[in-house]
Amino acid sequence: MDIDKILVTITGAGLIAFIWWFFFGKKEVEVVAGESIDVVVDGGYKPASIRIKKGKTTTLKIKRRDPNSCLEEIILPDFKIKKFLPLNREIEISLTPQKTGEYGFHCGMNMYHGKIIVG
Ligand SMILES: [Cu+2]
Repeated sequence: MDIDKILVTITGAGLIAFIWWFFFGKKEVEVVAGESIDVVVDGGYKPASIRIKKGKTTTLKIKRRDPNSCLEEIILPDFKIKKFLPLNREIEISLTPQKTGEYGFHCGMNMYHGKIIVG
């Protein structure tokens, strides 16, 4: 094998490793909520992964900072909740989950996503 082939092989392997890391290795920032948690809506949900406790009430304090009308509604289908989020005003959503699991939420058009992890 000459040096060119070795270099191409190494570059290829590096690229594959990078792509794998980019798509699968990315760690989601999961935030453990106490009795309440602040969620900022700005180009997505921050945090997008929220861990809450089963059988306890957790209040999500949601504030939309993003004027994009795409984000003006939040839907939590598993909890049958749909709320309008006025700009720069805090909206509270209280959840008392009785089952563990992962429950997704999203904007009105299902473009931005987040999840509630009950554990
Ligand atoms: Cu949307």
